[in-house]
Amino acid sequence: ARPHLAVVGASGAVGSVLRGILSEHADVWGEIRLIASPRSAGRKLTVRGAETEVVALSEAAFDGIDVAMFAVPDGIAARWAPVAVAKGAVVVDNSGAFRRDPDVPLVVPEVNACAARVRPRGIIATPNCTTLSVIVALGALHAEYGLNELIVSSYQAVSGAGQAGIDTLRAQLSAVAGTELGATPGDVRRAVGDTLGPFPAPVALNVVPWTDRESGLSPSNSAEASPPDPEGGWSSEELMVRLESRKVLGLPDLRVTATCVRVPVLTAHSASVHARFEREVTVAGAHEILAAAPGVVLSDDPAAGEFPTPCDVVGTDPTWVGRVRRSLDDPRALELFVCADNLRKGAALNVAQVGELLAREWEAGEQGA
Ligand code: 2RA
Repeated sequence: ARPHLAVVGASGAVGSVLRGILSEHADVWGEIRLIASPRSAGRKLTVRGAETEVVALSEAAFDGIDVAMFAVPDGIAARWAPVAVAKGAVVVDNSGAFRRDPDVPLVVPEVNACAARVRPRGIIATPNCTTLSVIVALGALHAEYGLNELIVSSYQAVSGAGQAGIDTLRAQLSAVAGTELGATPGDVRRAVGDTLGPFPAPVALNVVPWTDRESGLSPSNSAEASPPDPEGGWSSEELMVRLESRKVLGLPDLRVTATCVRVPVLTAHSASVHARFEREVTVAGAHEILAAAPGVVLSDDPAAGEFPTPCDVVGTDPTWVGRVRRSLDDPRALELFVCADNLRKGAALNVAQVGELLAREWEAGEQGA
């Protein structure tokens, strides 16, 4: 027998990518039940090549389910994940609702797969897409060199803010295409008018140095998952990168600074990373580690035009790393540029991978029983 899986939020942006991934990966599941809001119930969606009727989210929807993957806003996850657990499922949650809970492990299989085994609440959380974009490469380097400080500047795609983010960039690009806008203060702002969508400033022909939970989340999201900001001035995204990197790497005192920026890219987040280690580093050593690390692709030959860019990385699974340099002023620090698809490794893929860890654990338990 195989474990039965529920996908909650099956019709959403991350849910759709998740259904695709479940269809591509080795099939480890018994039934795959698709669950969504009552609005989507009754619709037919495809998973593993089969048209499957969507079931409305309710307590009964979790009957007989062993693993439930949640790809829904924070408020919905906060309310329904405990219901799924009470019905006997282990929950893998993509939202921000449980990431900071000390009784909920935050898991990235390439980095801390064993953390998934200790889950007092029956819930496993997966990090935010910006943390996920950098953490696989950093985990590999940390294992060798011992990380002690991280400075991350992100370049985040608009799909991080959901379909509204994508629609907004497309609409703004049409408003500015073929014009000479972008040459005088305020001209782009006037052209895009009140179509800012989930962003605090125009994103077409621009970069926006403020990325937070409230931008791009549907009204059903609660602010409860936002980390506290004792100093003031930090966006929730920046604080999440700090807290989540510390938790995944098991380094509660790691020095982390993030500046999170939205750029006019549809999908795939990028980041420039300054990582300082306990030990001296070399570029050759870092190349060797990154080239061998599961889930990482090294693309680092700038003289030949080889470095990761979002438009090449979109739709792929790995974290791509390039521009690896040793700091000119610090032999213990590396500079890197990383790119990863924020909807795949940044969300759906990591959820699927954690679910597959559980399926293996379930199968081992069955064999042992
Ligand atoms: C963003 N990280 O890119 C957020 C969404 N999870 O807006």
